[in-house]
Amino acid sequence: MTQGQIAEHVDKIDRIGYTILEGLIAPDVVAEMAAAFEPIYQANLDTIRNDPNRGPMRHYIVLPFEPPLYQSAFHGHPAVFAIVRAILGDDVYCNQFASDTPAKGSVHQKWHADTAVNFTEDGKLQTPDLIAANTSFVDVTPENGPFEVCDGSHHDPDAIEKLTNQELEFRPLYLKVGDVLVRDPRCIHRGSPNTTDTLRGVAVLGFDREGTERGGHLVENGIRPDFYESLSRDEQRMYRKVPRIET
Ligand SMILES: O=C(O)CCC(=O)C(=O)O
Ligand SMILES: [Fe+2]
Repeated sequence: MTQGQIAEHVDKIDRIGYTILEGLIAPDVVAEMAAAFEPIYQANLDTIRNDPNRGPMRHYIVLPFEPPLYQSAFHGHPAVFAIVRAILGDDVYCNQFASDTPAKGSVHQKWHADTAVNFTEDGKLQTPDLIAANTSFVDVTPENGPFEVCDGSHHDPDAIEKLTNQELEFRPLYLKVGDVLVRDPRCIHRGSPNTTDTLRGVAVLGFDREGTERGGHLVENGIRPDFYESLSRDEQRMYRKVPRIET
């Protein structure tokens, strides 16, 4: 990707709240991740049915920084790194690797931002401290629970109220396998119902600005030291805060 294209994506995230990098990852790589995700989802099934953490039959599961779920084609993609570095600074680091999965029985979430949305005294949105990158394990369709988002809504302090009152337009995002959605989690969005029998899992990476520790996420993940050492220098820098664990 050229510097100009990176700048366009950065500008879209600022203005609209997100951008989609189409066909960034080879489908066979995504298929490997999706296959590895399946048993993790199944292992959580009792909890998902009885005590789901994102609404009915919708669950957020932390994932291991370990192949086949860790794939350099996603986790180390130079375009994703370039975009998050342009927004969050050169010493940005990954603070989260997880999945969002609506299944049959899921419903519309309330309109929300994933973090606080703060404005400066003159009413401007503060610079972001967190950017998320998602890649979907399956093609997203109108039926399987597309992520719904309102363009530019992170700049509007009343967007949630307006969306709730149906005074603002929004759109579903139909990610294809291989696409990567890079978004400012303050842009107002919601999960929608998956009415099919197939899971709509997405892998999520969270990137944090250095020095804005909110803590939390990474304590549940870990990375084996020998696997960490096998990564490129660039990936090692991005994943430097992931706790080293022996498995
Ligand atoms: O599942 C989705 O598509 C979105 C979920 C979401 O926005 C959330 O749980 O915060
Ligand atoms: Fe959300």
